[in-house]
Amino acid sequence: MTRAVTPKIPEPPLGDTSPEALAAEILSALKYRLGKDATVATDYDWLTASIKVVRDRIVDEWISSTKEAYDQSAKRVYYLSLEFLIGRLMRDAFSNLGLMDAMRQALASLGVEFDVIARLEPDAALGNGGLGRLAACFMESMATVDIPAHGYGIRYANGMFRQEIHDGWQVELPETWLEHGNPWEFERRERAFEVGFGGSVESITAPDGRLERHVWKPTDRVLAVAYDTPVVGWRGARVNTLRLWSGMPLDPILLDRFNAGDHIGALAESNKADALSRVLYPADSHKEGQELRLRQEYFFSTASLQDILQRHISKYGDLISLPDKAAIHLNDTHPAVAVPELMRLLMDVHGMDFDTSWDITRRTFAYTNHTLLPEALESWPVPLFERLLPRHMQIVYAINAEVLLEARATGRFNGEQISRISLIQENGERRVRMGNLAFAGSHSVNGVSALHTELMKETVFADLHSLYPDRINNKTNGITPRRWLIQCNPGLTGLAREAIGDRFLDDIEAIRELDGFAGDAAFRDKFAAVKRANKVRLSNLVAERLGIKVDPSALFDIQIKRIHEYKRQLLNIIEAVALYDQIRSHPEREWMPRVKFFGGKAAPSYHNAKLIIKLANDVARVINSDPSVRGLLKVVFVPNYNVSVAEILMPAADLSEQISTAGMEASGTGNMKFALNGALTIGTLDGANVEIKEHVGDDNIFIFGLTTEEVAQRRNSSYQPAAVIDGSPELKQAVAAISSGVFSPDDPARYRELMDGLYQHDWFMVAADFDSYAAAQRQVDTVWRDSPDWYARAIRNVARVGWFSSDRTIRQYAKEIWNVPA
Ligand code: GPQ
Repeated sequence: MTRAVTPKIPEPPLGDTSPEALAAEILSALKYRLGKDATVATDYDWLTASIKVVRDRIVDEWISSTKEAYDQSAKRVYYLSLEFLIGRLMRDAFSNLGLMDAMRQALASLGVEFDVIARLEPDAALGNGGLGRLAACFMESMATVDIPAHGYGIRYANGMFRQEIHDGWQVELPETWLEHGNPWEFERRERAFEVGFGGSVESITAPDGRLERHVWKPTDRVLAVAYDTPVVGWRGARVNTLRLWSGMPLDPILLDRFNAGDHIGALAESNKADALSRVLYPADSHKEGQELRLRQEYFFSTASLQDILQRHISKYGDLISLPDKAAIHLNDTHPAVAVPELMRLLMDVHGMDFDTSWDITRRTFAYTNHTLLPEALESWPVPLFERLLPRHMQIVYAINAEVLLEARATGRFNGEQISRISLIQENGERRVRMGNLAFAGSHSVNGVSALHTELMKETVFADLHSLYPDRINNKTNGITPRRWLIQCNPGLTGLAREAIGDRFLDDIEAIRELDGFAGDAAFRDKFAAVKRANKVRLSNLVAERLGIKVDPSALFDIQIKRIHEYKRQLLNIIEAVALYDQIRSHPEREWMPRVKFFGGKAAPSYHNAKLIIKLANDVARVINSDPSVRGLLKVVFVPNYNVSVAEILMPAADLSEQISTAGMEASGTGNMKFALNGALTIGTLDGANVEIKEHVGDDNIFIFGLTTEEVAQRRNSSYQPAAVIDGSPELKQAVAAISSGVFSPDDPARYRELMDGLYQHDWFMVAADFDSYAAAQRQVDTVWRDSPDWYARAIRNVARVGWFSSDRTIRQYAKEIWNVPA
């Protein structure tokens, strides 16, 4: 069954891809781009030169992709996102272009080790978590399935903070990914647009007294300058553009102030412009109430729209055909201000009437919702919105009048329902509801998993859904199999190619053919060997970085994601404490060795999340150093979890922890990455777990806990966590130990409040789900004990989750939302 493995190399225009030719190009890049020769080149220089060489290859295809889209008058997709969590790009580009082996050899011939320089490439961490990573997967998939697309975002000088762990506590340090320059990007100084804030609105009236136009006269003005990064699809299929905006002052130095001796004040404009693209707000699934955040949202929305309109007009002459040639996608509500901004540009700049503008706007925009958490639903105080964007405030009111009149006209809504449909929240402080604005201004509103989409219809958007019943649709998330299998897990990729040939490289759903190998003992052994090698790699990393020794033959149980109470890292930690107690009390039982890995960042202002990180580290310290555990349980907190760390952890996992309170995780995408790399999931019926279960089959996943309905029921019928805790001896013991300071002898009260929260309200149902979770974990042990059975299930996971590819997701968006061929 072993087939010859022939790496496919893409067709020209790549030119000569021999290692010799590439080596010569690297030397030439070193010399003429960096002004260095091989004798003085640093590792960073080699990295930069290698990237320049591959970028040159990409540029040919980039220009031809762009020209082709232009010549064919193709409809384009514009993906507006405040976050793109890209990670490193070099491996991606080499691998997608089929240049990996040749580049390795080329570098080796120059005495440079590819893996050494690859490690130096900084992660482009322009995102917080799932939402930003989804945008990055989508960019890669749009290039792969050949959709002409541009991503638009902000070129943050400081992306996601770097996390260090000091004495168990999270410490945030600035991320300086641009320190050594960014060899991928092209600065486009000429592609700059003015962005205004504040000021007032003037109405220009015609001589006959008829109101003609509104003119916004902003007081603050800055420039948005474009930086382009090419995004290459699988086998170089097409190259799209990620265009990120950076703030620039109109007047870098205020000469009058400078001449008056006020050298610092002279830089005021410069500082204001810099601030717009200085830093990514590090809060995930939580709204940022800061004025600067609204400024960032408007800054990148208007720059992107001006760019899009200019491109459209230069080709088509006017804007009537915009919806036929441009699909603008709003990734969450962060760019929702684009709705009134497009209205403003159409009406105030291009002279269209309200009705025509509204029609064009709604046919152009589509919006994805990524959460139902009330604390994450964006809204802005009316006075702030009005001060910063006075014209947009008027337009929001005009849109609101349109929508509310439409609702009234149906005769189907009472006053309360009307007030929930309104774009303005009226109770308490008046606020602009960005979700309602995005909903009203789009022809499509989608959720990110089947369950999430149904809940959208029943909860946050129930009334808007009733008014516009055709608007909400589902697009279950996906991940790119290039980064999340082919690149990060070459061992498994090679094994799959041997077994089923190469078809799955181009169509990941063909990996289904591996299903038949689950019963093949020889294949299972090879699969286990690949998994073990990936676990050895992780073990080495943990030994090197943390000085913790873990046994690669133990079950690797991994929970990596943002730290959030709803994701319930606390449930996992408490279960570890309970297990620790059991191992010590029943040493005679046959315990299966296990390592529990945790990784993730907490928002700097999220007190409980930071305390949970400290708890994980405190628990790790105590358990790992207790000889009576005999190494049967270890706990590891991996610092600074990011895309590159994920690429090492995902392939090394046996068990994937997806244990959010049902109804709270919109989809999850880590769950998909783990399964594709052969981990079994322990999870609740939440988000995309539900669909993963349908695909892998009930026997190949460990489901536990309350359902969404049950969670809602409990919350409504005076849930009493204290009684639940008292009724579960294991849980009670673990909570008492944590609460009394067993893991924090230096500060015994450290976790008292956190544990009291479980007794008093337990909003996230940790206690309610504990027994069921612990039982599922013991079930995991039982299956793990029967190793052939475990690996058969793991293989079935790999084989059956090809559907969760972002190629599939993107094709659905293309067909059902954007109306573009794919
Ligand atoms: N998500 Cl609203 C984020 O990562 N950040 C956010 O601010 C919001 C949502 C996630 C969501 O929690 C996950 O369930 C999804 O899988 C992910 O977006 C992509 O849709």
